[in-house]
Order: sequence, then C-alpha cells, then structure tokens
Amino acid sequence: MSDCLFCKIVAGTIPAKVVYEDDDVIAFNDIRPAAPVHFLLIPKRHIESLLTTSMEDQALLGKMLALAPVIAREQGLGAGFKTAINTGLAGGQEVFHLHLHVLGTPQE
Ligand code: D5M
Repeated sequence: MSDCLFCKIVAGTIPAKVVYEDDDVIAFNDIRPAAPVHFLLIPKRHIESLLTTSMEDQALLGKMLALAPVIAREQGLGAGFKTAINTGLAGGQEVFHLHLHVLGTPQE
C-alpha cells in the first residue's frame, strides 16, 4: 500500500465523505473546509501533481474539469464556485496526490 493519504482514501482504508465516484476519479469533502461546500476531486491513479502530468493525461484532466461543475451543481453550487489546484511546495501543495479544490456557498 502506498504511503499516499489520498491513495488510502481511494482504497477505502481512510474514511472520507465521498460525493462522487467512478472508475477514474473520486470526489470527497475536504477535512478542513474553507467554504460551506468544499470538496476535492482527484484521479484514482496516483499522480503527484500537475507538474508530473503530460499530454498523455489530457483526457483524465479534461474529465476532472468537466466533472467539477456537474458535482458542484449537485452540491448546491449551481450559481458558481471557485476552483484551485495547488501545485508543488512553492504552489502551496500539502498533499502530493493531484487534487482539484471546488469551493462555494450554496445560494437560495
Ligand atoms: O490541500 C490539501 C487539502 O487536503 C487540504 O485542504 C486539507 C485536505 N485534506 C487533508 N487530509 C484530508 C483527509 N483525510 N480527508 C479530506 N481532506 C483532507 P493542498 O492543495 O495540498 O494544499
């Protein structure tokens, strides 16, 4: 088993509140939410960061971006939301398994 925290969430050995899952990706609530809705969308395959992706990953990366608004709408963020990908130590990345932050406040 990899030492990677998010790989353990993928494997189900660390609990998480999963909001979406398919063969390629999983989304779960951030343990330190910075907004009323804050989930992380990650590839199931271990990819360290955006810096370790290549053009061969374009379908997976495109899928992550395309899924973000689908899941966001399901979470009440149909009026809008923020996204972020922290990349590398200099980019503020803390967990070295690629993840897309999606944050927002559900509107009435
Ligand atoms: O952000 C890493 C994010 O990962 C940060 O917002 C906390 C979150 N985190 C850390 N551990 C967990 C677990 N166990 N479940 C859910 N969320 C978690 P970064 O972009 O790397 O700075």
